[in-house]
Amino acid sequence: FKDGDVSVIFVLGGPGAGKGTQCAKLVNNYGFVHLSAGDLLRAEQKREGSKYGEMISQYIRDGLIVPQEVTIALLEQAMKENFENGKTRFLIDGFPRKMDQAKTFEEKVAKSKVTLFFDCPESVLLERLLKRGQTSGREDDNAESIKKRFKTFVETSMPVVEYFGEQGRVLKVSCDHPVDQVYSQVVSVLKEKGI
Ligand code: UP5
Ligand code: MG
Repeated sequence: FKDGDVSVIFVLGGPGAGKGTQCAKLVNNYGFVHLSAGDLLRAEQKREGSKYGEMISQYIRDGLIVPQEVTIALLEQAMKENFENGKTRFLIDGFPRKMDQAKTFEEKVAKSKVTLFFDCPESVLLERLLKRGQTSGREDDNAESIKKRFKTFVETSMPVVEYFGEQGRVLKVSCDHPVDQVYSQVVSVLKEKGI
């Protein structure tokens, strides 16, 4: 995309921080297009004829980051489809969660305006994910995968948040509160940035 064609907000935070939940609310009120990298990967995993299905499944169960080529291609494709339909404002949820992805995406696809970062203690995340696991059917909502997801988040994804933070491009929201209270904080930090 050319400079100024699209406006991108990254949405990061630990597993179960409420990225998807808050993005859904922002879509209703701001008209953003919500693209969850995890959802796109899960859809690709299920797509008949995909050569990446088995690989994606394995990475997700192990809480590891799928090679950037796959994820960035899926995101770029989804952005292009929306752009062709006149959509220009994107919430990119759960991405970038590794430094290489952050750099490649910003160089080759689009630069982000800001990153919304949902901060939450692990104990709260664990409780939410185990509860959701009772009904979600997600292959990674089990104690063993959750532990691996936490490890990857701390070791691999937090450096991305810190990198954007050093550039003054992170809006931090504490998400250990009821959904509506978290959302009020989101609205207020976006407003401060003129969004
Ligand atoms: N909930 C939400 N907000 C709440 C609140 N304020 N109070 C109480 N409960 C709240 O919410 C999680 C649960 O908590 C829900 O039950 C919700 O009702 C409740 P949700 O909004 O789904 O949180 P979210 O942060 O979106 O959690 P998710 O599980 O989707 O986060 P992950 O980051 O783990 O999952 P994602 O789908 O992004 O990625 C999955 C895997 O895909 C990764 O582990 C990785 O293997 C792979 N991946 C890549 O390889 N590359 C990528 O770029 C992206 C993903
Ligand atoms: Mg999610």
